[in-house]
Amino acid sequence: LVASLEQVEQTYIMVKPDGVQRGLVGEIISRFERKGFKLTGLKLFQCPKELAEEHYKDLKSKSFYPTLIDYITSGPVVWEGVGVVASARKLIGSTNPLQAEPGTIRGDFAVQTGRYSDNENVGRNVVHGSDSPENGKRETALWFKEGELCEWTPAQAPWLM
Ligand code: RTP
Repeated sequence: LVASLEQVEQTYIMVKPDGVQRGLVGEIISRFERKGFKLTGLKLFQCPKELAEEHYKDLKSKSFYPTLIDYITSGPVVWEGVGVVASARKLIGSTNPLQAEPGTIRGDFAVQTGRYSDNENVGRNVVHGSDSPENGKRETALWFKEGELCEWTPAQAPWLM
């Protein structure tokens, strides 16, 4: 069975500042690699405020939006593969770390501190994953310039694409 090109989705995975500060970058990348997804772009940089605002523009009306923008300055990564968007979100787990199942990235590595009221909660949950193929494309284009993504064939498992 050969996947057609239209089936190939792109998702944008971001290791958030708490994930970088806690030394979880390697662990998180490793989980996506072991799953079989192909890494096509990787960057580490301090996110400018305007970029964070554009990335989270759908959440502008939320009470936690200002704290979320303050919090996001991180090392982003991009992954590409068939059905990668939904699968990546399963690997990541629920938004609220206390509801995320053990075995998921948030279930294994994230807690809420409980130091904030619900509205002011920073939502420190280690990692982000695009929530749809459309947003996967949009966010990838937002965080990566043309020429920054790589096309390559895995040596040991070319059927992974
Ligand atoms: P993500 O895209 O990061 O995987 O999260 P999501 O779609 O499941 O959740 P979304 O509602 O889009 O929230 C984006 C990020 O905002 C922070 N957040 N804080 N205090 C709160 O109630 C709250 N809710 C969300 C989290 O960092 C969340 O990942």
